[in-house]
Amino acid sequence: MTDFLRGVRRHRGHTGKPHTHPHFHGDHTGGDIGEPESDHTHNHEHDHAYNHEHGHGHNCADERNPLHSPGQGQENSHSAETMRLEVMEDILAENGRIADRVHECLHAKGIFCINIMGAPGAGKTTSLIRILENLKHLTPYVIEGDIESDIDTQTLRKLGVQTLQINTGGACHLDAPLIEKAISDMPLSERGILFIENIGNLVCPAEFKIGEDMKLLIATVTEGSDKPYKYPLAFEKADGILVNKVDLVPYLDFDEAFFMAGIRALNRTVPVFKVSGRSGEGFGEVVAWIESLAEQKTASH
Ligand SMILES: Nc1nc2c(ncn2[C@@H]2O[C@H](COP(=O)(O)OP(=O)(O)OP(=O)(O)O)[C@@H](O)[C@H]2O)c(=O)[nH]1
Ligand SMILES: [Mg+2]
Repeated sequence: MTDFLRGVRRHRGHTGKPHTHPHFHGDHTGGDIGEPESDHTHNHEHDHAYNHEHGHGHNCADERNPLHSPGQGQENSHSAETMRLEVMEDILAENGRIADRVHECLHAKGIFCINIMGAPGAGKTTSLIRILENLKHLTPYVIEGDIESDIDTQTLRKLGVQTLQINTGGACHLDAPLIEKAISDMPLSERGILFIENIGNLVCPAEFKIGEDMKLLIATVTEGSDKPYKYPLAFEKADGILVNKVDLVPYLDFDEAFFMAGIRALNRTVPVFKVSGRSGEGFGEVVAWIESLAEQKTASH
């Protein structure tokens, strides 16, 4: 058995219908800063309990969607572990193909897409609202991903923002087929920015591309300064990191130097902004950076 297969772990999700995907490890032995072990993967299983039905009229869609039929065609004589590995590879490969198609579709419409990731309660929605307040040049669109509820969508709609809700019903991340379906249902009529608030989770969303131009990670001082060491993939994959809730620093033991050393060991160049969703501090700079990236990217469409 290879090391890779030996690393297979089993988890059950909320509905007990497992599938596998890779789960990356950094070095979290005694707080040493390790290089990301991007070639050291193992699998974990969890559900995709969301609605697997896809409607018609996809603007840029291919109706075939094996990603939402895990297990199909898997009845054969392989060992269970080999089957899990194959399912994982199929899922990630198909997700990647659909993500590329979503990205092309959005690019053709002149839409820059930001995947907002972070732990539950990190301030993803609060940060998004601050970004929207500061956005000057581009029309905003939002897709809200939650396991249940449309609380954040209602908040954004009250602010006049075009927002579409996705409920996964249990799955811990959004994936490309869900976004492909969602954008076919949205009137993305003007050049602009699509913000996708992923499920509150510091692990799974970083593993699945959803057609985005950039991943924006909302970290917080309240989570503690060891998070890059414990949850490396999100920090490694991020194209931008907001360190939110800095208004609370006086009440915490947040070690900024330790936190930044952890980030830099994983991701040497990612821009890091200290912000407060409560006061709005730092968001002018964040939005200027986002708008310049979006304008470069969409100007050529
Ligand atoms: N003190 C302080 N509180 C904040 C800040 N940003 C967000 N909060 C609070 O943190 C809580 C969670 O904020 P949300 O924006 O809902 O967090 P979220 O990441 O969108 O949460 P989920 O969508 O549930 O995962 C709310 O009570 C916010 O008011 C901040 O900068 N400072
Ligand atoms: Mg939210």
